[in-house]
Amino acid sequence: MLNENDYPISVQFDFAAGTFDPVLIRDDRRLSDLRMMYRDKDAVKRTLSCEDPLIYELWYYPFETSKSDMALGVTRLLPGKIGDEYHMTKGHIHERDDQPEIYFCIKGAGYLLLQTSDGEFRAEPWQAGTISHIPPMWAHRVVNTADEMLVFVASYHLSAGHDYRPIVDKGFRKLVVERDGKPTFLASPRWE
Ligand code: PAN
Ligand code: ZN
Repeated sequence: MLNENDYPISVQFDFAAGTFDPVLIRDDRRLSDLRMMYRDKDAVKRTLSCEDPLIYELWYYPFETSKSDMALGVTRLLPGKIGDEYHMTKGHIHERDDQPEIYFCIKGAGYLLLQTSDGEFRAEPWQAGTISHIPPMWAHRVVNTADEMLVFVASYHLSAGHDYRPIVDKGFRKLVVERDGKPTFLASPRWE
């Protein structure tokens, strides 16, 4: 017997705008939400003393049925840097260790950083059209290294859970910074 949440739902994605409609939840992440993530604490302080810039928007549609659940998330990551470090998502690992995710880059360019709790690290180069599978047990973060907005679609089970603690505590092994106008990977001092 179907209940009212068990029927198909479609939303319409606008590729040029990087948005979809209808959207149920919208959330903003500002520098104050990510202050622990950036290496250059003086740059964070300096910026926050005059403004709290928007780093990314989350557009979100949870599909919850009586048997299971699945989320559609669109992340809109603005271009820019804090000090010399590019704008990025906070990054997290799924609480459930059997939960993967698909990311689909629609617009822009950058990197998907992936890391296990043992410190295995990968950086997947991203451009519009790249689709990445994030296996279970890999923390994930997206970095925008271009001068336009980076938009990606995510799909995952809502039951996966988001654990930000390992990233707040230690971050990723590599920082993505600008050197001579180009994205460059630096070993994070927090891993040495
Ligand atoms: C994504 C992320 C989204 C924002 O939907 O939650 O890109 O990144 P943070 O959660 O790291 O701030 C996802 O990976 N969900 O599982
Ligand atoms: Zn995730």
